[in-house]
Amino acid sequence: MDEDVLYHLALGTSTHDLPAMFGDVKFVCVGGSSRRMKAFARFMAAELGLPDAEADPPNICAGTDRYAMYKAGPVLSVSHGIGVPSICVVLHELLKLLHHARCTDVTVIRIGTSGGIGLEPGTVVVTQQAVDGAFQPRFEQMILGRPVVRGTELDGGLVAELLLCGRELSQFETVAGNTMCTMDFYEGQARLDGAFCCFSERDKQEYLARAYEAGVRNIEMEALVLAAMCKLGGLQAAVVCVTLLDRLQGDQLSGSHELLESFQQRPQRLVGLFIRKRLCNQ
Ligand code: R2B
Ligand code: URA
Repeated sequence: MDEDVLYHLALGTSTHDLPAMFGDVKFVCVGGSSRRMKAFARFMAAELGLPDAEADPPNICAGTDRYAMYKAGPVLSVSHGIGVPSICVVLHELLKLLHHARCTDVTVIRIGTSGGIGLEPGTVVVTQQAVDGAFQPRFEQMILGRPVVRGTELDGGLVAELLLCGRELSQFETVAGNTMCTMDFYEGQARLDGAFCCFSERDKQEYLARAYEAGVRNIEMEALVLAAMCKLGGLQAAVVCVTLLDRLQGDQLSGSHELLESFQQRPQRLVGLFIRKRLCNQ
């Protein structure tokens, strides 16, 4: 293509000097909310001792309100919205952006929230395998009217490195486990409190028990496609999510705003240490 318009990022190859803007990027951190990703960029700027750490980081995608993007040195912090379609679109455009900017050796990490299974709320889960609602490590997408299945393996070495960071921080519980990615927050995650529900509490408990047996420790809505697309693109990727509640105990997120906010900083702190260590060892 003579020109590539990254429509949902409000960036493009003829309107922006992508190598100058992004050529030094080594870490792409993504998370659902734009506010959280702005806070992460500020946190990383302070962690890395960048000169403008106190300043409000500008939103690089200010030309659109679909996604928000901030940069702190070699760290790009980008929001992805909720669910597989939303993260899929931004990942396509982010991978193309990295290609146009001629970035090399980039690690992609999702820092997010999730529902835990049998874990104390606030526990951080580093994903070993991203699995679907039938506990399979596969991402299925309809392409040209046919189901296309892609693998969702993640890098075992990266999981070990991240677990080590959790241990080193020692501020909260960090565990490895499989992460179930669903297409819905309510019925898709065996919740009884949606607008509709076609199963009983007993059915729910049986399903979550089967998930636990299959190694699932948390449930969220993006891990499958992040794992599949990064694998296809040859990028190292990881998923680090805090659990906001124990799904064996309930469905509603009734913890106080302050508590849930403080939980959400945990993956940021863990990944912050990981990035600092990686940069020190370079
Ligand atoms: C975790 O939290 C969001 C739903 O509340 C979703 O984006 C996810 O994966
Ligand atoms: N995000 C999810 O997808 N599920 C939860 O239960 C909590 C956060």
